Amino acid sequence: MSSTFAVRWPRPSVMGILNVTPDSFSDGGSYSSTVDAVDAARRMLADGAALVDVGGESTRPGADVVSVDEELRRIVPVLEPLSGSPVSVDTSRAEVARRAIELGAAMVNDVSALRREPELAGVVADGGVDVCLMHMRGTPRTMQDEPRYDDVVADVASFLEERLAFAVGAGIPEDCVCLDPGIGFGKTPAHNLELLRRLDRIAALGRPVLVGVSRKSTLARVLGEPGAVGSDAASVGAAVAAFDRGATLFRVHDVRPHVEALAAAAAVERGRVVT
Ligand code: HH2
Repeated sequence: MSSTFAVRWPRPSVMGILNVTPDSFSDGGSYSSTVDAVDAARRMLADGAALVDVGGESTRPGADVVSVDEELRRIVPVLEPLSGSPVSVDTSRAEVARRAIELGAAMVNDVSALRREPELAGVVADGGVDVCLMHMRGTPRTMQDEPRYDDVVADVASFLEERLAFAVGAGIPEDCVCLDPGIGFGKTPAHNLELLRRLDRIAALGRPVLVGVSRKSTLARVLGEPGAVGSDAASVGAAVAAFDRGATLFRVHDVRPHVEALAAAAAVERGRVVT
């Protein structure tokens, strides 16, 4: 790859979420057909998303594991017509990633940070694509069982540092890696807010940081609503706060408001209209 990560995905870049699963956190079952899903992806790109993250296995707390065949059956018909558009694949599986890369995926978004199938590292390295390594405590089935940390920010930072070293040791160029604190993955609302508040500690690891806080339940708790889904306005607010602390990539459901808010936040940071 000739460009650098910062050129491929300049800060801030928005990643639109396309879950082709029946049971995701906030938009499970939204797309009744492949055509609907592909249209939604194209709309996100037209709205300013830098890429669209296509996922076929839910990572919702307690979610069931799906077979590789089922994951491929869900995502391949969506990836095929999007070939040539910037997409990432939200998977922890080597075989699924290999097929997605063949179909043009530019990034593998692995919520297990190459732990579920360590051979995925070789697929990423051979494919010459980017990878997102995310922190998760336990597995989606167990992660919300009384999460406890000594210091959530230090624990997450040292985990990500170790996974970055693993990725690089497995042949993935450091420039192809971004890191994600894993908001909502084995964390209480207080843990999530502390991670966002001290995100500069994660950015100090020296790799671009991706944040996925869109519609997460911590945002509903902030507004005193016990419901599972945070609002889009709260999502935008949290994304801007994360940008101010150094985040580069933002995994979001409602693309356009994030693109606009982050463009404004970036202009304020620069003190100029244009880059
Ligand atoms: N969150 C979800 C899924 N994938 N990937 C990264 N890198 N960071 C995240 O925070 C993240 C992620 C969960 O959110 P959602 O897509 O809404 O639900 P589901 O996992 O059920 O598909």
